[in-house]
Amino acid sequence: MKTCYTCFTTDVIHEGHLNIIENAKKYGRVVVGALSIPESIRYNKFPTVSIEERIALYRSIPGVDEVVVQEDMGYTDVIEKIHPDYIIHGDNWKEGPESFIREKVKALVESYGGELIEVPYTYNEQVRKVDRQLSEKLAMPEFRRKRLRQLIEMRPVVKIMEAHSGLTGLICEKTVVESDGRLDQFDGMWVSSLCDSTDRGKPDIELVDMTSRMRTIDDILEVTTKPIILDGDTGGLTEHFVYNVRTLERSGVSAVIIEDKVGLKKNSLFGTEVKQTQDSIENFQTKIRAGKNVQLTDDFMIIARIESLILEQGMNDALTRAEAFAAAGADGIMIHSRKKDPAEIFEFCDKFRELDKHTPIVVVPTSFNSVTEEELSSHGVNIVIYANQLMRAAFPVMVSTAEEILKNHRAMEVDSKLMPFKDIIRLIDEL
Ligand code: SPV
Ligand code: MG
Repeated sequence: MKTCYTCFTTDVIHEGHLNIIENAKKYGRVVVGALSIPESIRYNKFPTVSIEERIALYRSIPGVDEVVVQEDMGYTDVIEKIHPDYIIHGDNWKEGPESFIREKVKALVESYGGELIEVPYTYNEQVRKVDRQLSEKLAMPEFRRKRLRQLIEMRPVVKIMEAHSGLTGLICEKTVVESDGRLDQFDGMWVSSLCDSTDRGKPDIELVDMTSRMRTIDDILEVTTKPIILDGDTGGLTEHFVYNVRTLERSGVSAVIIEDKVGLKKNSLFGTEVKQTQDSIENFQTKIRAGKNVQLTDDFMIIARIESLILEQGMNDALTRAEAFAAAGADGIMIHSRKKDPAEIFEFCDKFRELDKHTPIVVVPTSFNSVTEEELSSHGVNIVIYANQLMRAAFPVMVSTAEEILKNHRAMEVDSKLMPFKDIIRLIDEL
């Protein structure tokens, strides 16, 4: 008997999936692949259930003869193992980022005389409703909050992109590309103090208060499902920090990163060019402990950011602080540097990993930007934050567009460089 194979990434079965199975039955024995959790994440389909639950769900569909786990989104493992006579898929993967997978699968299956069957993708009100319900479930605070901890376990390195508005949040949420033969996406959002302040035309000196920061966070929360890490500056007074921890935790933010500075905080990229004061180890430990004490869930993370390398206090000071802050309960350590060369970051990570195997390490490779995620991961880094690139990308184009319109007394000259609005609003969901 011939075998017909299909791969699912869903946590909820709708008419579209049932239609695939009905069609598959006409060709032979039906085998369904459950795409593995790490591959689903790269695919931008974060799971709401475990792989075991997915397998059980697919097994319960009438007409399914066997369920296997598919480890590679390019189907190579299942093709090698099962050699299906037919692979069946909805025709929706002919366009967009998935199309390269389709090309690969088609060539692979045809190489041994198999056939790719494509059925019209079912997109009706019921399917739309299920999609919406799934993403709304992921957006709920209890799901979103714990997602950062889950990602640290599931991803070789968690990739976080800066967002300072609903629209930039949507870019982080929805951008999927082909990279090294597989799809990939960002895992979450960084609400940077620098970008949040700059977007308001204000300096990055803790002037934009927590109420305003929460408005930015709310705008992002409204339209996305991915986890949020807040740049919490110094955390402010400990007496205030505890209230902010509660607010952030309740709203579904996954982590706050606070830096060990006191007094008038300036952006770290200024280094020692401006006066900045580092907090004492003891004071900062007290702040971390106070924050950890008021948390109501185990999900929320308080990450301690060490400014010793920025303020040229030396590697030993950075390491002493990292150990002390982890001992005070910090759920992660962010080490910052403004050197172009990643050597001091590598040295810190290697030495810290000798002392502490598990506390997650976070880095922000703005200055040392030639380093790859893989290199950082090989030194024990768990989270990489691209802290300001979206804002820096938009700003020069906005300025040159304004200049061009002023010079030409009309907008025609700039139009060919601009994205049509209909392409931008494609990002925006309609309920
Ligand atoms: C921010 O993005 O606001 C940061 C990271 O704190 S940095 O600008 O590199 O200090
Ligand atoms: Mg900042």
